[in-house]
Amino acid sequence: MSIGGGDSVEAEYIRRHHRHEPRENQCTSALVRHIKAPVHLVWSLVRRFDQPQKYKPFVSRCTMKGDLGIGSVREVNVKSGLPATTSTERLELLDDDEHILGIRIVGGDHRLRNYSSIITVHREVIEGRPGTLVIESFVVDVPDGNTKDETCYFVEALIRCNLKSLADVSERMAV
Ligand code: A9S
Repeated sequence: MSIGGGDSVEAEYIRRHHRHEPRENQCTSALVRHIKAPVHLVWSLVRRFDQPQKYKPFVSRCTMKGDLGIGSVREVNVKSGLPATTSTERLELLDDDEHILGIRIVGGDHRLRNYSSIITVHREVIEGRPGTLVIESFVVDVPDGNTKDETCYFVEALIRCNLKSLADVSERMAV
């Protein structure tokens, strides 16, 4: 529920920017987070493909292979206790005008095959002050032995953590 038809605004953004064509053995979903910080600040964190650790709590290190151009690849090391240690990820899209970041996971010792995600950030007003609507969507293969629901639940939980941390970092910087 949202005041002022917010859901239809979110739905429109999702329809426009978060189009995934999931195959039969894939699952897809989209998460939304409202952040009490201006869009330029939130975007300045999201757009740093070379430094996901600026806000992602699971990332311990990130090494870039190549410059920050489209097609560049990062090697992400994640913290202990997670079902993986590394993830190799490719920059698919970085649009500083529309505020869209697209990445694809191309390797790593984890079980997320054919994972790709889109993050978009949008200006909005929260309690009369500059705010940001963040939408993150993904599509990923359902691993053998798992159900679509289990896979969606797992990935959604991780993305929710990332978006909560993005909100905490952004709101702390906006003070
Ligand atoms: O980092 C993201 O943007 C999103 C996800 C789902 C990353 C997940 C992850 O890094 C772990 C946290 C290690 C969990 C990868 C690639 C695989 C996992 O199993």
